[in-house]
Amino acid sequence: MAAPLVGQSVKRKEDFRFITGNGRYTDDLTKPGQTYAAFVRSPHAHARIKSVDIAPARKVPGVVAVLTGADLEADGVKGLICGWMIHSKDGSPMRMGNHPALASSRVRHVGDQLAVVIGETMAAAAAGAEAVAVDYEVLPAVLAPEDAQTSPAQLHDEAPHNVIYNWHLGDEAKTKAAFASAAHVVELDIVNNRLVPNAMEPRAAIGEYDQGSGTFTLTTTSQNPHVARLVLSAFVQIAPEHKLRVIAPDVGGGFGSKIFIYPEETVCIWAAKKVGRPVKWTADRSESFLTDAHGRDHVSKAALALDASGRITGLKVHTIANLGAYMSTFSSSVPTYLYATLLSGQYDIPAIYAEVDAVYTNTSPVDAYRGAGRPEATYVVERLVEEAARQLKMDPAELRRRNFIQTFPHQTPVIMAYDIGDYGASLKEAMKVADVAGFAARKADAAKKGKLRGLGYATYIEACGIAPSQAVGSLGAGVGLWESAEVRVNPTGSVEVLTGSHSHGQGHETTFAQLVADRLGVPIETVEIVHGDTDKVQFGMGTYGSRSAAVGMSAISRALDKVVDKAKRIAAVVMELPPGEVSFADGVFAGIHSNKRMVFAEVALAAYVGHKFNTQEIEPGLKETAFYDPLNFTFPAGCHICEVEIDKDTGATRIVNFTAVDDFGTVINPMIVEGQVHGGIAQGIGQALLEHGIYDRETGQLLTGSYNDYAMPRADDVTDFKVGMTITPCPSNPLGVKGCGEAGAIAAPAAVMNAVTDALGIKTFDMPATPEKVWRAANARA
Ligand code: MCN
Repeated sequence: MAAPLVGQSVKRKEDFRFITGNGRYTDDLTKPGQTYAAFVRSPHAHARIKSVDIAPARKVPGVVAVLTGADLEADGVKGLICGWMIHSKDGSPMRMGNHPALASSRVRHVGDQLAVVIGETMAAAAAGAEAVAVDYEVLPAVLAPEDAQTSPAQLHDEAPHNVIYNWHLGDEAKTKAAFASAAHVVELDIVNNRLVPNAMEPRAAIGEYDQGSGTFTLTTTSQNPHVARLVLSAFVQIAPEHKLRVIAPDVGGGFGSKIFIYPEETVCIWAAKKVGRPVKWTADRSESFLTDAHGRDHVSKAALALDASGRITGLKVHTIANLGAYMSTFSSSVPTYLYATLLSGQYDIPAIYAEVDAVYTNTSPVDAYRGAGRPEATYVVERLVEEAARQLKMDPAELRRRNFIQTFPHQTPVIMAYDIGDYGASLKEAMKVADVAGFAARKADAAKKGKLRGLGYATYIEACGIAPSQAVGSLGAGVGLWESAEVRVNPTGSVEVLTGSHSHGQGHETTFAQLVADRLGVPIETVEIVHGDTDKVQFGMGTYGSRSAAVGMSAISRALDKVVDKAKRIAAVVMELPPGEVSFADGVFAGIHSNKRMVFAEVALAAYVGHKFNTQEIEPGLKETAFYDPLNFTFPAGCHICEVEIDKDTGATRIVNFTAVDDFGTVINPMIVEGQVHGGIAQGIGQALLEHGIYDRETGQLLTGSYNDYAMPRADDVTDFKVGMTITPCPSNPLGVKGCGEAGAIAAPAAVMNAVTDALGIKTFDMPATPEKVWRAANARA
């Protein structure tokens, strides 16, 4: 019997294509007659559009058309939507302002688009955009979330005082009582810094319109092409769903930022019909900074109540969440159901109460970014727990251990029911790998050299594989969060798997194929994973929330079950055996009580020729579909330990040791999972030490709008990560898997900042811990 591929570090099938320069990204494609789009963008944070003079742009050589918000409105193109309804405490629905793809009356952030120039060349389009003359009346602007409710700036009439919702979760009275009777209360002011996603490939789109068939095609950098088609059809009303095809070819990373349906893509497809030619747009990096949905941006006041023995009795938090100038596609769910539902962390906390004020500001929209709500929750919980240990003078590992949930399933006070885990095991293993026992000696050595050393933990939990559909529907989701798959066995025995999950760096073409090759007993080379085209794949909810293994692969698994069942029935008839008398293993159908055998490809051919069975009883062909909705979220968890060394003279913080021990349930491909963890940790370190989207409070300009000012982590900012795993197979899906794609970004910021504050010996320190801030803190202390 061949060794199973699931569980092996199979090299990524897709990498040959990528490393030989044969990846095909949206910007690589050129359509016959293609034109180029350049957007006219607001230089102001907030302004009324008094007039738009497009005449000078029309005269620019090579300009094909100039279109404005008024044209869009005249064509009945509706605004972009936010697909998750949140109700405020008082039961009122969230207050959502209109989000037109081109602004016609008001611009609400620097970079907001109000017109598009279509040119024969990129240069002509850009020159045309420069020539559009806009007369603005500048309005008061608000940039910081904590100022939104009191500012004279008012972004949308629908949302007085810029409040989108005042939401809450948990038991307020019980939590108050826990704090009233607490032996210790630990309080922290916490800022979760705004991040700019920075996928390697910027957003891009090509809109096409076929006059003969009346069909639109949008080729774009999307993580979920079917959802894009649904929104563009049902809500934005570009075209009926069956006349709209969305293709997401190779996509160079997204980290959440390509889930959303953006103005530029919408405009390209609408404009294609207007100009009668394909319209292409590719963001330059400055546009990406200004218009990609940003992440995080929370300001919180949090507190933890403990009894005299160090048992946590309550947690409360008030958070102001900045959603930017418009509500992006899933923005409302991020600081609510993806955030407050995780505030129990790995701990048995009897009472939790969270309040969230979501506000508009004159900044780029904020939506899901790797982790989406869960890094923010982990940061609140893990900073509080670490600070509690310091105030109680307890070992932070011991305080955690004392409060860990020990028995499963565990119902938290904030909706989530954790299915399985062993938090003590990952903490123990991580402490061993990180050599926590040797830390005191290393700290003493560092001190001799005038350096400050600190150690920080993050024992995190996340919920991913977001679902089941009924549950998320009851919480306000506008869509079901199942996934679909089709397993298409060809007559020659090769296999195409059409999946609604989209791969843009996660290695699905390999891990999904590993499962299929194992289950059908066929060589992995004969398995093709097809995704990213609404004309090929039946439907799909796409890739986000680390759901593709738990939900997408489970759908494939279900479809494979059906294929094997049917193939067994066909094999039985062909081998003239009674039904149920055929076994299937390792690609061979064999008689249970006879020595008759057929290999997989023989049965596939038999299924298609249909010569040997009654096609009225068994349909010819071998192709099965499954729509899979999981029973529960999956709950990956683990322990990350970071050790830093701070140079007091320069303020530089060096990560000298980073250990991650995670529980992702059954692991399909350890190499890919490790890669996912590495990437996530690097992003988490970026948030903790380097990255910050800063808007100037006077002018509303994004000060960190380029790589000169926005520091991305580089290889020498990180260290060799020590990655380990503990495994509790997930009971909520047939494969036992839990998601791994976001864990690093969720755990790392808290681990790093717990280490930085430990080294500095201070309580509150806002991310990013830049050398200047660290230098000031280190030298103020000394
Ligand atoms: N896997 C596995 N065993 C497990 C769990 C997962 O082998 N127990 C494999 C999966 O089969 C898949 C990969 O690991 O090949 C990631 O799986 P999963 O955790 O299900 O996450 P998704 O595939 O749904 O990817 C989404 C996730 C998210 S939400 C963000 S954000 C993110 C991330 O993936 N963005 C990424 N990783 C990224 N990696 C790259 N290179 N680029 C991005 O934009």
